[in-house]
Amino acid sequence: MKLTPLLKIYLVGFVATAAMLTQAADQKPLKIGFAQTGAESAWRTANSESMKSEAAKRGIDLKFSDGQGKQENQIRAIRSFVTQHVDAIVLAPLVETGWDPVLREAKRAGIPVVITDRTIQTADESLYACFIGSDFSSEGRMAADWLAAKVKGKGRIVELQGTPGSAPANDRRKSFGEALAKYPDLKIIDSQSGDFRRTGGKEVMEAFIKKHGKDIDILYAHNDDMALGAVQAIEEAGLKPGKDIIIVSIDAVREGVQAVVDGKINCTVECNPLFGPKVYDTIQHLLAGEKVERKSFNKDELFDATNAAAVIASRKY
Ligand code: GYE
Repeated sequence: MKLTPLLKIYLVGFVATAAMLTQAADQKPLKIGFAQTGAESAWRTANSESMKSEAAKRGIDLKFSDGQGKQENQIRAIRSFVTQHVDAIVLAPLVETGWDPVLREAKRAGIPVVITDRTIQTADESLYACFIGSDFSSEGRMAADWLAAKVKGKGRIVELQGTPGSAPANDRRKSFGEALAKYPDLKIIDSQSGDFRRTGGKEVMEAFIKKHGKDIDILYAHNDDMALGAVQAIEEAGLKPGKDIIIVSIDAVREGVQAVVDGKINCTVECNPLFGPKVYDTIQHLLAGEKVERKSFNKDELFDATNAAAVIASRKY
């Protein structure tokens, strides 16, 4: 067949457009859905920020959903990510149980799920690709061992627990309690949830002080926000946090480490929230069909009067 000049132009144009479209398809940004728990603490804010800023840096189209502290919101977000055909889903699960049905929906749609921050309990381990976060049991043990040395194995403890049913509250409580078993004179006299929030920490500490008065020697808080709320309650009761009541906490957010420098919190065990880069690297490996680590834990340190001042200026969260 002989091509007329006009037909030639059409054909060249058609081929060029097709090539451009293929290229555009290749360069389509990754679409990732992130179901975040909420915004309960400084740790959480830093975690959300790390996920958002790293996505922006990499040109990832991040669909961010704030669960506002409700599991049903997170479940709804995951469903909507499935309908939007995202390339991958990231879940920071508020609580440990109740995820299997929605994770099954994601699996059926062929969308890999990365669990970050908090672990889940599931009857079917194939429902998620991998976990990235901190070892909460190790944090609880570090807090207990530090405390036992500080108070020479003796004292009455009140405990501020995190969100009921969440992995960090469950693991930090259990591991701390188990480590205390070695010290018969170190006892938890009361324990309640402050929901990982500053206001929760303040209110529960006020109630503890009302109930136990001078019998409280030590406060173990599952995060810095609750410890900082409790510091306020202790000061308002006319007591000196860090002296009249020894405080050990977890997270090592900037304000927590600053309170250690100021002598109001005695020790804070680090829990690093800045894992945006690791999460996206992992997703890229997964989507390329490569093998990834099943469970990967960040390395955490501990800050007390001996080292807090040296690190405060370089704290990133
Ligand atoms: O310790 C607390 C936050 O899941 C590790 O959640 C996280 C915890 C963190 O609200 O501050």
